[in-house]
Amino acid sequence: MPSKLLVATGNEGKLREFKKVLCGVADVVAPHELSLPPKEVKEGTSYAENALAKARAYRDQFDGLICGEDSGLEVDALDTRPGPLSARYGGEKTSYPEKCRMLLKELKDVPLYERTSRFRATIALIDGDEVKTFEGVLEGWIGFEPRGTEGFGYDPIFIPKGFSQTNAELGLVIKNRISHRAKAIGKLAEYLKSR
Ligand code: ITT
Repeated sequence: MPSKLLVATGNEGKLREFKKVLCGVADVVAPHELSLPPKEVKEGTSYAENALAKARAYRDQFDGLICGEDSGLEVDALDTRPGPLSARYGGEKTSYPEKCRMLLKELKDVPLYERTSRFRATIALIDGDEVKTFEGVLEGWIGFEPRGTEGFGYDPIFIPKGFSQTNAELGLVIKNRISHRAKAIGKLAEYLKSR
């Protein structure tokens, strides 16, 4: 019987990816599925610290494995912005289609070869008294216009290395094979299988 794993996220897109990749390895649940309230976690500038803070926020309310994940989009032409602040880029209330448009506007004079970018994800797992972290990176570049309808967040403007379509055009089956989060969750899966 797989152990229950609370994934401390309010992001449905992330949750879908955790459920898919950990299928058969852990019984993934989100706070809202256990009627636990969303938590306001003050995010800083490190993915690992943010991920751990998200997991810690549920420690008193859940007796078992808890993980938090923090991720972001790093754009080289913007000195790796927005990075860990990706969710707040352009304002917390700004929609993702709008954030994508704003980012494309910032890059309007940047040529193809300077549009390199990457998604980075860090998962922090609280396993009893221990904390484990798992990381994953997806290299690629920022396109010139939003394309595709699948995925979430910045997927319509991110073209992974080796592909000509955006994450949002490639869809979840391919994304779950190559993504930053899939890589980090894959490492988490190996750990869970070995413990
Ligand atoms: P939780 O904190 O509740 O987990 P969040 O959406 O606030 O959810 P983050 O603080 O980790 O998540 O912010 C991650 C940001 O990076 C957010 O703006 C995402 O849209 C973006 N991002 C991360 N992974 C992505 C992916 O696979 N595809 C598209 N955008 C992604």
